[in-house]
Amino acid sequence: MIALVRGVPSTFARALVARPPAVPIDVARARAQHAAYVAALRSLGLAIVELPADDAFPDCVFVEDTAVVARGAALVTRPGAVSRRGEVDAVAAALAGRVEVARMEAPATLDGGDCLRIGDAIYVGLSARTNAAGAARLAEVFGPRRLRVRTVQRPPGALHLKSVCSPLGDDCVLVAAGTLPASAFPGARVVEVPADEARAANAVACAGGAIVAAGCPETRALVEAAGLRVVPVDTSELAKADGALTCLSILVD
Ligand code: CIR
Repeated sequence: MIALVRGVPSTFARALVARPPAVPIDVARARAQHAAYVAALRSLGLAIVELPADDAFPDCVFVEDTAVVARGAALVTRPGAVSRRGEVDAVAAALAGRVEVARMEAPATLDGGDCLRIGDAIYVGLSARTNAAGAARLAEVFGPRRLRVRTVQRPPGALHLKSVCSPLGDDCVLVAAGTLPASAFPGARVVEVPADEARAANAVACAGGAIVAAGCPETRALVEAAGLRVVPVDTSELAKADGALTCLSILVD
């Protein structure tokens, strides 16, 4: 399995934020945390393809939003935030030759952070970033690959669907307590993350392991109980720009 990642640009302190952080973003610290994240992916056995950062796009490190990849296909997105639209071309070029690449046109918008795959289903959160036309394009591309696309209403206050949940294998999903009903993911086992560790509901599970937010011991124990080797990583500086762990990579198998 390959993980596609992208460096932290020198303009990262100007990334989009829901609320300005109390302490401004430290780009050097964000870069060090990103390097630790990439090392964690490597320790899980993934091969890394790292795209260079582009200073024209302060949010480009959050590469997940630019493509949804499954079953040999990639849907390169049209990100909901206008300032992020130009991030996609470098990602599309990196994916070409590895998978079949499809694009989406206006008025469709979609951020990869709103998409979560569990087994034969892709759940897509309708949000300020992802609209119904984006979800329809997702179904058009992945339906023929026997993936059902189901829409989910993103919980209020969350940037993306995966701000509050993430897949933990083919039939299991981590969900922050109190954010989504258990019925949101029919047929999947739900592992509930306690509210005081809500940020850890976004974990990167792959290759028998999982990268989990550092400093969340209860979630760590839950993920280990699900049979995964946990690698804790601190991405607090990247989180100042509303990024979680899955945002920082695109997994291609
Ligand atoms: C944005 O607002 O687009 C970025 N500052 C954060 C994107 C985080 N991406 C993700 O959750 N998939």
